[in-house]
Amino acid sequence: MTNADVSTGDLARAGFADRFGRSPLGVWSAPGRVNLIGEHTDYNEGFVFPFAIDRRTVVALGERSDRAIRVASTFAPESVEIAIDDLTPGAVDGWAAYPLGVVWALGASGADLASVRGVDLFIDSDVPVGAGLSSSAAIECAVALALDEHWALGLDRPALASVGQLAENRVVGAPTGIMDQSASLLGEADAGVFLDCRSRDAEVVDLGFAAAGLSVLVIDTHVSHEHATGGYAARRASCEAGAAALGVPSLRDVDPGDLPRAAELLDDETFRRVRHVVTENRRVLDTVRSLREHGPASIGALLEASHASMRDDFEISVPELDLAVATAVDAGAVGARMTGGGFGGAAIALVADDLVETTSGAVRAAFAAAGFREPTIFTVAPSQGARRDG
Ligand code: GAF
Repeated sequence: MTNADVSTGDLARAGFADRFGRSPLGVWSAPGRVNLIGEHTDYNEGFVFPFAIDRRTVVALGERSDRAIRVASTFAPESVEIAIDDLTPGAVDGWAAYPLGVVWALGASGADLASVRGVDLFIDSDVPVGAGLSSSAAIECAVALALDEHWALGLDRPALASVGQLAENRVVGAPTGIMDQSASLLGEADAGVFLDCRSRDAEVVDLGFAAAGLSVLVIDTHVSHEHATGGYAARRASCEAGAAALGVPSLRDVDPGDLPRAAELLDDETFRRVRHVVTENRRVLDTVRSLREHGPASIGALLEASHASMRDDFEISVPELDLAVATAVDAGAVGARMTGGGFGGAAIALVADDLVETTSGAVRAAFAAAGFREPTIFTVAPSQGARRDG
């Protein structure tokens, strides 16, 4: 599938017509994201700096005369149908929990769904699944925007991001933060979303990658990560335990200058989890400032320090991600780091346009030499957030 197919929504329209035997009323789309920097800081009420990418999930929507929601997609042979009034956490699972979870979350967030008619939804996507590029948030945000507009609910984008997060937390069952949905809904072309996850203040900041002759390489290691199980919840629990032991509401309230005291109060592992979050918040602020003052070629050391912190203090990297980062940097990348929740997924490298091929080749060769599965490597561009496509 090409990006053009997905971004025009043609496959979603055709899929809708094929499955449901009529044309859709409209088509909406939302992108995946790359997090430039600020990892595991969102649920600690800290700072993040992701951008929306040119890989999108498209949802085609058609109205029904009853109050059922039916979802189908190119990646699932069977459609799933449930009455709006029967939707509760636990009533749906698998991929359908993402779109149907959004319907539940809209109602749980106070939207008046008492008199709305049901809908059929057909979903198509070229956001890679399992790469840590937020394919799940892309589904949630495309569906949330489509339903908000179709049902005239009048929610703004930050509210829709919260709806997506609620669906993910309660219906999918992953205790994730607000970053991914915010990037997908608030992203703009050539820009990052600098978000304060406590106040929810969001600033769109020019990245200037293209003008500086820089590309963002995504190196998908194909090491699978799973947020609902795995270590994500354990890391979140460590952060909450660290904040409680330090007597603060969240790790946002801990400054780098407080770390010596934290080292005395906390066990070594909890201290290192805390140190990652505290220093990562500072790196986000430094990255935004450095970008503005000196341009994107100046942020490499911050990206690498972020990766080292995730590898050594937060312990969410894997050998494949470490190798991808080290090899990209050795090949001349401005900087590189793993992106997303960790335990697998993808690394990113900020690379001069004319080094994209050699850097990709070097990473492939290093993976082969290490006996790792061949990675999938591609470039992404900072792109527009969720929108109506027709
Ligand atoms: C995942 C989560 F969904 C985000 O909320 C965030 O915590 C991220 O991991 C780590 O920064 O993408």
